[in-house]
Amino acid sequence: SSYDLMIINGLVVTASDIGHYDVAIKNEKIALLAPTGSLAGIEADKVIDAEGGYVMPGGVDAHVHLEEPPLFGKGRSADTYETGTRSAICGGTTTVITFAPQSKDRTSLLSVLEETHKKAENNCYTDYSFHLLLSNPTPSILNEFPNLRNEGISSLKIYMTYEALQLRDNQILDVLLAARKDSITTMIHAENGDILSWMTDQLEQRGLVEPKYHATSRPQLVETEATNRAITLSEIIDTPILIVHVSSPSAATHIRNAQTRGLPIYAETCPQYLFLTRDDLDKPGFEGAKCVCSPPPREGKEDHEGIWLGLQNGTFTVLSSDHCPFVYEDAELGKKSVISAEFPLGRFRYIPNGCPGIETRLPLVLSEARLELSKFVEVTSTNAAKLYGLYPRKGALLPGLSDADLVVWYPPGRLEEWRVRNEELHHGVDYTPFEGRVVRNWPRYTVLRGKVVWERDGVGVLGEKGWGRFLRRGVSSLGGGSKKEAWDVERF
Ligand code: DUC
Ligand code: ZN
Ligand code: ZN
Ligand code: ZN
Repeated sequence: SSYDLMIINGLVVTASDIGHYDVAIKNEKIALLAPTGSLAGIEADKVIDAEGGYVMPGGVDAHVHLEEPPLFGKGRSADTYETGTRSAICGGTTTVITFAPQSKDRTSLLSVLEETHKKAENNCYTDYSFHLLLSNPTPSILNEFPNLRNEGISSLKIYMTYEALQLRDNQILDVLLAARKDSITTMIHAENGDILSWMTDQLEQRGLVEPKYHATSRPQLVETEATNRAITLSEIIDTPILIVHVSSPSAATHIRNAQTRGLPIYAETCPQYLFLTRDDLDKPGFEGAKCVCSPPPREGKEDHEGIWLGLQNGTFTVLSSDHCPFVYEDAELGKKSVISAEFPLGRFRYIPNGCPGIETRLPLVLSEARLELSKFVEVTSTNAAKLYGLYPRKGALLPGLSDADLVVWYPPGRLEEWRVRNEELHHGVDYTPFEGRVVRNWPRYTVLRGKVVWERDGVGVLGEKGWGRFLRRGVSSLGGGSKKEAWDVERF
């Protein structure tokens, strides 16, 4: 027949357009968008009636941790590539970018990539790529950057904190200079590691070790200072950076000022900084550990407002999950991995930093109805595809160019609002930090490259692991540096 799949009667929302269109799919690609009703009588193997629900490009989650060694505190990854990407499709995400972690002893980036490929290959329900997670930028490692590009990797992440990962400013300059030469986008975890370890030591000396002190040990200034420093380092080299998981409105203001000066500074935020506060760390027993992530949830409503504003006004390029799944009740290791005889409920410094959220990212944020629909698509899909070299194959519905990755929502008002419960999620984690949060809509169908992989009503997961493919990425299609004002030793 002429099409493989048609999705009719939807309100199609992309980053640039909203309208009543029918979508036709052929050979894994978007073939045609036509005004609603105009495909009547045309043949397709399968037809989905969206009944007026939104039809959007599939979500692109560009910040996901799966099967990493313990780099953020003792604790094992609760999700494999299989369970993590399965959870993703149930929440409308069709592409993930995870991390290929270089621990300090690794001297070859190609072998790190190869190892990560082995974990992902034939196991994914979504399409996928990797960012390099770089912990030891020696000259020979930096010389491997052209190899990364040959392997279809065009981004990496570095850290300004964590013993196993923290880079000094001179090392960051080395990385940025090499990244500029090979048009690699550098993601930066901006927290001042020296300040927060000093604060952690001070708190420990006074016996203040419960989960809530995780937030006390890293106030907003710790993030703001590092964010400013990262911006300065980027300006010196004149190369784009993306500040990951921004939690602080004050850091967001500094980012915005840099953007206003024309610097190529991009920024990401995550649902935890829109929904959680430090009160979520202060719960009876050890429950607060479930919301320990870094940067930490901030003080209150005004902070959330600042982050929403940054999404609305374009300060934030992307909204990712930072899905970083640790088991809470681990048979061997204890609650979020930190139980000891001395501190039966553990000490916050040993709680692995990270929360799950790959499945709840889109429904939680859409349900708040705080973002214009096109803005929602832009920050959860389109911009991630552009920033990381996947556009317009991903993040768009351009006939002939875009993969047929779609999420079909219920018509607004069709579902009664309800509360998120971990039992209903599909990840491998034994909790969600968003337990009890209200949602009003959910992906009804998820389509990956023309195949229905999730149908919520009475069916569930339809996709198969291994249908997800590795995506070779090109350079970012968002702006780079000016290549004029950089400090460059060759100019002197
Ligand atoms: N940074 C992340 O990106 N994820 C979890 C922990 C962290 O610090
Ligand atoms: Zn309408
Ligand atoms: Zn980080
Ligand atoms: Zn992360």
